[in-house]
Amino acid sequence: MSLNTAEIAQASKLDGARRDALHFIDGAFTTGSTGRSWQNRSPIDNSVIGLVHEAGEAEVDAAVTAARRALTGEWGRMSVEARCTLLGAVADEINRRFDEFLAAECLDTGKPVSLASHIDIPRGAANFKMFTDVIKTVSTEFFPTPTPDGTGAINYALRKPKGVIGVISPWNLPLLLMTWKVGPALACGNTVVVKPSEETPLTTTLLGEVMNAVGMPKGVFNVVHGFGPNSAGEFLTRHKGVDAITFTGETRTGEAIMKAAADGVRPVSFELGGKNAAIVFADADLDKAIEGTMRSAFANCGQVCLGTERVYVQRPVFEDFVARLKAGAEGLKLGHPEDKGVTLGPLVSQEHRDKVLSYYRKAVEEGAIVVTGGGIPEMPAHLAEGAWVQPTIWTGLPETAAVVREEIFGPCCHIQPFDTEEEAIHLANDTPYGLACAVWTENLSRAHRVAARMEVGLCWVNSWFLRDLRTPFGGSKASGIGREGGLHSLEFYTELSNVCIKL
Ligand code: NAD
Ligand code: 6OD
Repeated sequence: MSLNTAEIAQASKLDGARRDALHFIDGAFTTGSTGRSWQNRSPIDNSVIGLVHEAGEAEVDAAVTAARRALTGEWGRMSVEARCTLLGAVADEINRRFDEFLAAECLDTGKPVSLASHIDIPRGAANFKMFTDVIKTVSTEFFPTPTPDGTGAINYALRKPKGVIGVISPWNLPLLLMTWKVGPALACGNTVVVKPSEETPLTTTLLGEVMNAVGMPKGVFNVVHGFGPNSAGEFLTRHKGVDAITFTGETRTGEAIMKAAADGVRPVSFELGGKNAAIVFADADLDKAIEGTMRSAFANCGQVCLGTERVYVQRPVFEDFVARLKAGAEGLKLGHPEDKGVTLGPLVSQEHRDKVLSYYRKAVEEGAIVVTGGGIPEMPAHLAEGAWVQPTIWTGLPETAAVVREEIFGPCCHIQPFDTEEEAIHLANDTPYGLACAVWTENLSRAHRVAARMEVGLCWVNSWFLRDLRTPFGGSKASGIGREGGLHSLEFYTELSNVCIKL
C-alpha cells in the first residue's frame, strides 16, 4: 500500500511549515514582502505539497547584498583548510538528514526512491566533498623571468574567488545539479545566491537549514524562489552585484541569461539542452547496449539532459534491438516513488506532460511507427491525477521530423537503422546540440575512432552516465558554454591573478 504525499512528508519529518518553501537570506528564512506565492503540486497525484513564496527585486537585492557582505567577513578571512572542513560538515549533515532530503526530492519530482537514494541525494552530498579535495591540492603556475639587469623576476599566480555567484538550476535532478555548482563555488571561497526551479524548491530550501546547522557564516549561501522572466531568475541575473552566473537549463533560457550577463560583461557557465544520440554497432554486446539504452532513454522518466532520444542501430541487429528495447520498455513498472519495484515515476508537472504528449501526437502526424507507448498509462485511482506518460519508442521517421530534431525530455526515443560507420557518425552529429552520446561496440579501434569524431562534450563507450567528478563536464555547440568538474570548475569559480616580483 503506498503512502500519500502527506504521509510521506509526515514520515520524513517535513511538517506543513517546512513544506512551504521560504527564501533563505543572510542565514534566516523569510516569506519576503511581495505577498505572492504559488502552490507546489506533487506530480505523483497533483496534490498540494505546500506554498512557495515568490521573491521580488527587494528579496533578490537583499540576498545579493548579504552575499557581498559575507565575502569580506568571517568567510572571506577563513583559511582554505577551515572552509573545506565546513563544507565537509555540510556533506555529512546532508547524509545525516538523508531521509528528509530523499522525501523532499521525491515529493517535488515524483522520481522513484530507488533512483533518488542512489543518485540524487548521495551526489548532493558528494558535490560538497569532491571540490574541497581539488582546491586543497591544486597548484598555480610559477615562472622565473630573466631581466636585462640580471637580477630577474618571479611570477606566480594567485587563485581568488570570483565573488558573488548567481546559480540558476533546473528541476530534473534538483539537489544534484544545484550542489554541482554550489559545492565548487563555495570551495573556491565565493558566496552564492541560488534560484532553484519553481517546480522543485524543497531540497534547496532544506540546504539552508543544513548551512545554519553546521555554522556556515550568514550570507554565504542564499536562496530566492521564483520564476524566470520578470521574476527572481531575471532579477538575479540582471543584478549588478552578481559577479558570475552559472546556469543549467534549456538552451533558450541560456540565450536570455547570456543577454542579461552581457550588462557588466559577467562570465557565464552554461549546461544546456541536448538531443543525444546512441550508436549501436552490429559488433556490440547487445545485452550491454540494451541495458544501457534502457537507462539512457527512460531513467528519471527520460528527464536527464544526457539521455538518449535518438538511437542509430546497424542494420543486421536493428530488428533484434528494437524488439528487445520494446520488451524492456514494456517491463518498466510505473508507480509511486515508495512502492517496491517501481522503475518509472511521472513527469515533473502537468505542463511538462502536455509538452511531451504534444510530441507523442506529432510523431504520429509525422508518420512514425509507434513500437510501444505513445499515450497516458492507466494508473490506479489514487495516482490518476499525476503527470504519467507511457515510455515510448518510435521508428520510421525521417531525420527532418521535429521528434527527431527537438529535445523532448520525456521517456521516449526514435530508433533508426544505418549501414556504415561513416553514416552513423554523420547522423549522430547532424544536430545543433552537442552534449553527450553513447557508442556501443566491442571493436576497440572503432570505439576510439568514432569517439574522436563525435561533436559532443561527453562521449560514453559501452556505458552511460558513468561519472568521475574530476573529468570535464559540459556541452559543445548549443548544449553549453564552458566545462565544470574537477579543475575545470576551479577555472570558472576563481579568478587567476598573476603577481610579478622584480628581484
Ligand atoms: P529551464 O531553462 O526552463 O529553467 C531552468 C531554470 O532557469 C529555472 O530555475 C527557471 O526558473 C530559470 N529561468 C527561466 N527563464 C529564466 C530567465 N529568463 N532568466 C533567469 N532564469 C530563468 O529548464 P528546465 O525546464 O528547468 O530544465 C530542463 C532543461 O535543462 C532541458 O533542456 C535539459 O536538457 C536542460 N539540462 C541540461 C543539463 C546539462 O548538464 N547540460 C542538465 C540538466 C538539465
Ligand atoms: O553528473 C553530473 O555532474 C551532472 N551535471 C549531470 C547532469 C545531468 C543532467 O540532467
